[in-house]
Amino acid sequence: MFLGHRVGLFMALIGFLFCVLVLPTSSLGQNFSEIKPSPQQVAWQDLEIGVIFHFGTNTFLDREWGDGTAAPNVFNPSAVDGEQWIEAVKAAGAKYVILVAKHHDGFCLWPSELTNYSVKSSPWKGGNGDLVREVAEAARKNGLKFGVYLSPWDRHDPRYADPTAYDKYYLGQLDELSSGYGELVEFWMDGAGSAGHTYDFDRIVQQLRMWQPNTMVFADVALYKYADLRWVGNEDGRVPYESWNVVDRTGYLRWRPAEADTPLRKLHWFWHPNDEASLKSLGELVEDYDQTVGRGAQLMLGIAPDRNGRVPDVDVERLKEFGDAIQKRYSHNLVKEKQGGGGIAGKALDGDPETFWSAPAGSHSAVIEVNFREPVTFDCALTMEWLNDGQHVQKYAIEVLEGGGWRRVAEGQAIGHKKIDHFPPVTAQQVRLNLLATSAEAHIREFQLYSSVQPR
Ligand code: FUL
Repeated sequence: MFLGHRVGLFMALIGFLFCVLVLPTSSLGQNFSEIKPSPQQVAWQDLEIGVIFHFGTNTFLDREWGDGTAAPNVFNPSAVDGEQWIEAVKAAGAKYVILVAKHHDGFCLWPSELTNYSVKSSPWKGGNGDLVREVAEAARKNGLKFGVYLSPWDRHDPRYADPTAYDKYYLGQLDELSSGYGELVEFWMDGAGSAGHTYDFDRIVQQLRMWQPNTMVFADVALYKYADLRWVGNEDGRVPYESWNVVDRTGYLRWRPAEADTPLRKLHWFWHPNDEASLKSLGELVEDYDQTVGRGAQLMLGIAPDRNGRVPDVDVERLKEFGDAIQKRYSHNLVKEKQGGGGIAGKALDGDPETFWSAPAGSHSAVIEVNFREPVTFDCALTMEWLNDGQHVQKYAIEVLEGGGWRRVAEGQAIGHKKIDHFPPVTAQQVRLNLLATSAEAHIREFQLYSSVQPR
């Protein structure tokens, strides 16, 4: 009896130690709806569209991945115009820009103190130019946020062969970029080409955070551990649905919104001669938008200035067509224009994403009803969740009242930052967003309806 009691106590102790020491903390009660975004992630998700500029020695040599042997004097644009770049992408609706400050070829677009392989050894502006500064200033002047890409893989610098020496070099360059050019909205760390090389990424990210506590780190799969955002696994500008903000990061649930990068000229990040045919069509861009922003993710378009240092006219035109098309599509919110009265869900129906409606505390389903003054025809719904407290909607339907019953015209699972649903045109006076399953009470910023089929 006495022995049995001692064995029992011993087993209880072993069990306790197992729970505390062996079970990862993630399995001790972490669940999907408890994971919330940081304030920086929330702000970043509101930006929706960004661009990434690729420009460097590759532009002049018809290359995508420079091998690091290009002479600096090949970099000789005649008329670099940062303002023109920014105006072009602003017309597309971009709210932030990333400049590739150093691509895999190792050539730096700012006059780094740590290497001569940069703009300072090129004929551009007599070696006195600083493209990072020029683009950062043009972006901020036009109200866009700015960030940089600093390739870890460096095919030029001899220090790359020695991981310790190279870490020191990379950290020095990181210091220059993160302390010298104001706030960086995003920092791109690209895993391409780095297989087999060891970097001290813990230190790199710690140092970045010292200067830039608010920056969003983008990293692809290889460097996933360090990222605040996630790559979607392709460069097509398409995010598979369902797209959730919370993902399992090898045993730990984390808020990791998706950013889908895709070049405006299909498959080419840098400018190449006679490549106009690869420009995405307006239809393709709108489809990219629907399958990224329309699925709660960010769209990041790759823009390639040409050898003059300007975004080519055809690209400028396509960017504007795209921006105009999106603007036109979402300029007449029928809910705001034609509803009879806001009702209790008014803040979800007011056309203002700064306000939101909340379902009763603790609820797991809810309905938002729109009553139009007269029958209205529409074929598109745009819904936004307020995410500060987590992503809660797990199943929803959009329904219209027809002959005394509700007919479903669209349905889905995740809503997230933004969900766009297209369906065949329907005419109805009463419409509802039926939140069928929510992990905690739903918070809805907007429920909007649009028509592409009738004169307004
Ligand atoms: C990739 C790079 O290898 C491409 O050249 C490009 O910079 C793209 C945005 O990221 O991983």
